[in-house]
Amino acid sequence: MNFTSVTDILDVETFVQEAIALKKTPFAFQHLGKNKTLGLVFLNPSLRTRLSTQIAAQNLGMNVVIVNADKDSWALEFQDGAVMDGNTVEHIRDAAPVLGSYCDIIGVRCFPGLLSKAVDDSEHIMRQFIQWTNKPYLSLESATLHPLQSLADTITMAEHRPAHRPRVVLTWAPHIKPIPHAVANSFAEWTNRLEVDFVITHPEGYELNPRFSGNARIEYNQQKALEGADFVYVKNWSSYAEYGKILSQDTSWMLTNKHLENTNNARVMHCLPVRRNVELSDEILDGPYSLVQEQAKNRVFAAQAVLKRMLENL
Ligand code: SN0
Repeated sequence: MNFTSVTDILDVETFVQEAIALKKTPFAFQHLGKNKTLGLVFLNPSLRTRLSTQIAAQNLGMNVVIVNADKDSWALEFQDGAVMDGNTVEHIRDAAPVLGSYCDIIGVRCFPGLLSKAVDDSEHIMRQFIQWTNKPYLSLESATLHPLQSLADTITMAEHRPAHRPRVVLTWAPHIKPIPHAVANSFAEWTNRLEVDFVITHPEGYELNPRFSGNARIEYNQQKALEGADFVYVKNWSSYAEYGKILSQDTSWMLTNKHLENTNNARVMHCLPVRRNVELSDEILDGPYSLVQEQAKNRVFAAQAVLKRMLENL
């Protein structure tokens, strides 16, 4: 079993309940991971994903080995037929089978280059790891999706679900640099599976790949989108149409308490790391409506639910 998208989980609702149950008995399945090794490869930085996945694996009795490629390991080459007379030292075709021979499950973080839509949409790094390790693959955020984050977000919303059908709003926020679409795409893909009203709001030109935003309602007026919201998910992403470009730095899109006035006492979410007072104001992050620390905590149980299922399918 690979875990790269919500499409790898057929029973989202029961899976979320399973993750919530793991919170009460985190050490109940240590036999599953005994003598199994998880290899984590980071091509990009990570705080929560790295630690929560490692802790989840340890809770399940697994061993964990971690490689920070290009830092404490060799710089990897992903191009077929490359003449390797430059900065890359080892081809994925040589390195990945080694990882596969050492590990039972391989997790990889590989951000998009944000230079070529075709290259990033092809997920060529993820695909090569899957192909050349020949082991079950756990996405630690790929070029287009971040499913462990979205599972944690889904768990967090389930824990705070109001009695009525919730209104969930994903709002774009400003940022100083071009940022991947993965968190927003993935949140949309998972939220589209839930029994909720789902609205995405962003300036024109920031439409996500419709493959992930699906039938979500797009509303270009942020204030209108936020009316009656129960959950507001704040995230920056770069343009998909004008691939990887920054089209707006309109500071009025930064979420402040003022933006929440016409919501239904909305709880505010962000995957972290957050640029304070650029994406989200201090008053929200430090106030009573923020769920960001609960989301971060739930990363452990999201990873644990996924690893448990992968171990059961080994
Ligand atoms: C990544 C992203 O995909 O949005 C990872 C989120 C889990 N975030 C960033 O790259 C933020 C970088 C910055 O400089 O703020």
